[in-house]
Amino acid sequence: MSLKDTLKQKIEAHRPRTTKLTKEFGTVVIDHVTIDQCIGGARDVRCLVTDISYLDPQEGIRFRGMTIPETFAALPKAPGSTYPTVESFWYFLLTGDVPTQAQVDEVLAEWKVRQTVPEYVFAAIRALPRDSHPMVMFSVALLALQKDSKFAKFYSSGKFNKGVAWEYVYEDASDIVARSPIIAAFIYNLKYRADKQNPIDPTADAGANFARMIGQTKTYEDVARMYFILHSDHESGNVSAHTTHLVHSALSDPYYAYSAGINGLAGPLHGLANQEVLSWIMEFQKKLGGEAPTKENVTKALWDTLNAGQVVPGYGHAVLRKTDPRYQAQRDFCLNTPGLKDDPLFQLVSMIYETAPGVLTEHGKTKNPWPNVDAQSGVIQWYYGLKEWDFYTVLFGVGRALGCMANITWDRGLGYALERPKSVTTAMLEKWAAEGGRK
Ligand code: CMX
Repeated sequence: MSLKDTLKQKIEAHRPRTTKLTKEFGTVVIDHVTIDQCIGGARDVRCLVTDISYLDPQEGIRFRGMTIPETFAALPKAPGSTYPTVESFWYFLLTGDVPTQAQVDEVLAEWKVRQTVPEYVFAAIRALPRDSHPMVMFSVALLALQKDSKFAKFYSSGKFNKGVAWEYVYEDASDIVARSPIIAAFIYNLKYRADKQNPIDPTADAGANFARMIGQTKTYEDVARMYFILHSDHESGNVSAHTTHLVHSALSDPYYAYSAGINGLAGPLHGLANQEVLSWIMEFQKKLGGEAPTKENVTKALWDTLNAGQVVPGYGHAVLRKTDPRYQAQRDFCLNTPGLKDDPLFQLVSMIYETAPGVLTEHGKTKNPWPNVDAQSGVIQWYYGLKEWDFYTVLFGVGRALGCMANITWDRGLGYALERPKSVTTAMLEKWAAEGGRK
């Protein structure tokens, strides 16, 4: 059975669960909201639903119930690799089933058809100043693609029907996940390889194809696979996933929705932190002026950053309260890769890992002094020759497309509502504060 047919069965089987919850248990209270949460970014308020991933503060992410090591172990691997293909992960994220090799091959063949990006998209990117941030180029490319949205066409066809609307989201979502690495490769080549563009490899999986399109070596193929999978999904409340979900809840099509999600990912407190980490490290190395990094000089650099009122990039998290397993997975990759393990930059990042949690704890502000995904990711890219760190968030965005697109496909499948929380005024908060709560 095709991925779409499997998904159809799953969505139809799931719908009665959602209907029963709203019809029979709609008034059951599952959370309350404090003034802190109202002013403080709705932290920890339970008001979003997704079955695609769940983030436990202590354990970290589970994709469809599986930890990162379990996910990597369970999925069919790319030929000659110990890493799964992005295509098999997409099948798994959408359906919750580990696909067979035949099912993966089917997705791969489907993506090959979807991967062709129209020339006008590349022309739109080219029309931008060459020193535009690559995230701007990525966002513009997604918006440029909107004119061919199958969901938007269906909506305006006069035949729009809520029951099957998800099928058109699935079509756009699949086009977006298949095309994102192609667009990313184009941007990379345009900006950093003097516009030397390599063609799509008609036989390669998404990770291998991306590596080849940007002129990388074979060893980078696993880096791309690992990177795209690790960055895919982090439940629904993070800025990029939440923005995509919010925008799509107005029935804006997946192109509008993911372009908006990408704009959120481009914030330094979110995805842009991976470029900030590298620039922080480079600045620090420059200050060292050839001196070896030690616990003492790393401690000083961390305090200099904190005393200047800045955040230490790559550390802290809104939900996590321990080392991010996505950090650990990348650290393990480094430790298991000869050469990378002894790379001076990796050594420095390891020294920061030894030092920063203690410094941040002493500083006493952050609720989580441990590293997140972004603290480790740039070092791997740098080692393989991707030294242009302003590109790193685009790589994050290629991965994040998988989670965001799987989520909005299910949003439509289950008919989730237009998102519209209620705001209040400061005077109302003051009144409820004086009265000890809203009566
Ligand atoms: N360095 C210094 N201060 C930090 C800090 C860090 N790494 N992390 C948090 N803090 C500070 C906050 O700025 C906040 O200070 P104020 O009270 O002055 O506003 C205080 O500690 C409490 O913050 P928190 O509740 O622990 O964290 P939040 O949920 O508000 O924010 C995050 C989470 C990730 C934005 C924050 O930890 C941060 O800014 N980290 C650095 C940037 C980063 O790595 N972002 C990437 C996150 C992963 C991703 O989305 O890609």
